[in-house]
Amino acid sequence: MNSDAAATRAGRPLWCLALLVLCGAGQAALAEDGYDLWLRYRPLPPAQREADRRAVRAIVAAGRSPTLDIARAELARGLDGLLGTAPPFAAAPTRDGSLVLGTALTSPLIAALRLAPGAAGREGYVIRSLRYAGHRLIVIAANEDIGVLYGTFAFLRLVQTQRPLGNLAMVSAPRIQHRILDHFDNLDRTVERGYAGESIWDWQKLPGYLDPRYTDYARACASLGINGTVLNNVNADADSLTPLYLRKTAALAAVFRPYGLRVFLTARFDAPIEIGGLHTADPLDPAVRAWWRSKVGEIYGLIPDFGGFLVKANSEGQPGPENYGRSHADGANMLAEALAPHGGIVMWRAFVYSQGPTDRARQAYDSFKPLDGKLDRKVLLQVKNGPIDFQPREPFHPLFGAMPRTSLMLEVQITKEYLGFATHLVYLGPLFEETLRSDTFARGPGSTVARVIDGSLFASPKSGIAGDANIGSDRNWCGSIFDQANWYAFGRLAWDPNLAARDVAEEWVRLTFSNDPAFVAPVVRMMMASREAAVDYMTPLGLAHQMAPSHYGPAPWIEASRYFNHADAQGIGFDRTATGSDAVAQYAPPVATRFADLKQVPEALLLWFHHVPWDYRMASGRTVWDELVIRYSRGVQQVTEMRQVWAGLAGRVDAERFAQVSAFLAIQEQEARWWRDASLGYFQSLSRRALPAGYSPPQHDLAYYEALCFPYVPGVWGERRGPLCR
Ligand code: BDP
Repeated sequence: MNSDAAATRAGRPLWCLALLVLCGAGQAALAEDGYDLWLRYRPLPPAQREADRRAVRAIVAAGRSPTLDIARAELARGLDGLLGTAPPFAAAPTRDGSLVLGTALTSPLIAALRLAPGAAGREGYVIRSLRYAGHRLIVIAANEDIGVLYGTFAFLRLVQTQRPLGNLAMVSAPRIQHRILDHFDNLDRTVERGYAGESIWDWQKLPGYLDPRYTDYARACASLGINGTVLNNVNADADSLTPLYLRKTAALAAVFRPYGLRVFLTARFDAPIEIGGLHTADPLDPAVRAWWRSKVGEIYGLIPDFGGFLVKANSEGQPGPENYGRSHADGANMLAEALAPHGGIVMWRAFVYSQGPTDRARQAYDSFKPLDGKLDRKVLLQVKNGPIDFQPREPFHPLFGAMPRTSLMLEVQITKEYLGFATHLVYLGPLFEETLRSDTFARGPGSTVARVIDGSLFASPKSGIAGDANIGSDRNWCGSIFDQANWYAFGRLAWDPNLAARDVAEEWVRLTFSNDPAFVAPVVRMMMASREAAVDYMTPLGLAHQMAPSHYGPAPWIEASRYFNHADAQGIGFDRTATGSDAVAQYAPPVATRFADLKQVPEALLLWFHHVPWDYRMASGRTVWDELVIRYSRGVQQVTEMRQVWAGLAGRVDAERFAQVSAFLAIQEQEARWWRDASLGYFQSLSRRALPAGYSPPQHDLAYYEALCFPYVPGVWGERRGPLCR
């Protein structure tokens, strides 16, 4: 039994454990359906509880404001759960163990001690243990109320993870200005690429009914420091900008405001036509510009702290400035001009490509690189982590480092569109970390993507990071318990992109499950290995985009996949060197040289950049064919091991979450096997080579895999659902 469970059950008569049915009420209070996320505040083990009770004997919460009231209530709620009873509130720190929170404005003590330094900035905080007038105190201080709230969550994290509270000295401030969740939610509550039920925004009942979940959502975001949310899909609906829907959005914004969470909307580029009655949406047309100015004014009338617009233009059927012979810069700058008087920003997406002869991996760079220096200071160009589209592994996007006069924002996917949806356990921390630490060499070594997007490399006017949310109306929010870790990791890395994915995983495991080392260590190991496992069983050695049109399951044989694998009787891989698409030339010379050279390219990206014969020798001395078989098989094996590790943890975690994770791992194992077998079946039909000794052949013949079909896959666009079953 884990320590949390032990503590919860301590003191209950034994017969009660035997006759659970008699203890129905108590059990209901213990329900572990995942709703509480990482904010569970379950009782600490007795010794720790005693130590922390001595450290915090009274709360001195100076000042009142909606945000400070939330901080004070959160602290009381958290300590009540963790310590068994909330320390009383006191007016002044007149005893040992007072916990003081506030700003220099609200707390004379914080003002007198100058505890909120400039380094904490507008959103940061200081947590310090100190002695004052003979008393031992802990202080959570900030320059602004929101910093106090962030500091409160950070302090509760320390208590939850059982850190000693005697000698605290933390100063923490976000390195990135805009830390944003992008929801791909439609007004009919479907969620594009959503695998956690329907949208949490119940538009039909807004603004009259404010589901308590909206508050819980804002609270969870604030606990990580996420400060913006784009409510609706980038494949935008102009109706979102009508007065009816703006009033609904305003109601959500009012709920989110005290949590420091600003609302943004996607802007459909031809809204002036669709809902404005104009005949054009040409960004240089004065009537169009006036329409946007007035629309933006209307929005700010309802939502004074509105964040701005996110725009997907001239991509995958969305209208955009190019429809009128104008550039992306013309479009983005027009919106920036409308937003400027109100302090809003434009996040303009670089995810553009068209069907055509040009390598898709090079199209975003080709379109946007020439616009460097031409975008308004209020515009951030939002670039996906890799040049294609959220694959299990891609090299970093070549636009990072290539636009020194533009504020670039990183977009990562939290939802697992290409990573097995909700049932595959894939912790994305290592993927985010790999991107953030990639070195663009734009200004010599050390020019990491993290430094591009935090604005430090090029002194960019704005900085931002966006995560495509995995949140829906499922009780557990994210479709699975382990997918909560991806929301968590996004938020923590958005606050500090230099954090290590492993540390974040450990923190999350401790908060979400237990501090029991016999649980934490194996689960963190499993999480850390999970992303590489998915790469191996789906697309090893730099392969990409090998899935069915719905993005559920393997289909390397369809045209869209063959475009990316370039496999034939001779070999496999996409030649992106000078003899091929030359996409490699979009990287800075030291990077380009490394990727272009067969001897230097990381094996993990081999087939992304190179087409090689099936008998090409890898560093191991094995042929690429044998290596593929080994990697696919290793991925499946890894999932089998994850299942075993989890099975061995029975009893260390509550039955409810244990059972769901177990069932999902079983699905993942089956599907990993499906990926391996279908992929090897197809590639073997081309390579005509035998599997290396000891490796089992696919369970079924290729025709079997090709005939599988799943017409009601969640999260797809209607028109992309794929063929019906024969
Ligand atoms: C792709 C998705 C598609 C999104 C698009 C985007 O398949 O549903 O609309 O990205 O991000 O990954 O715009």
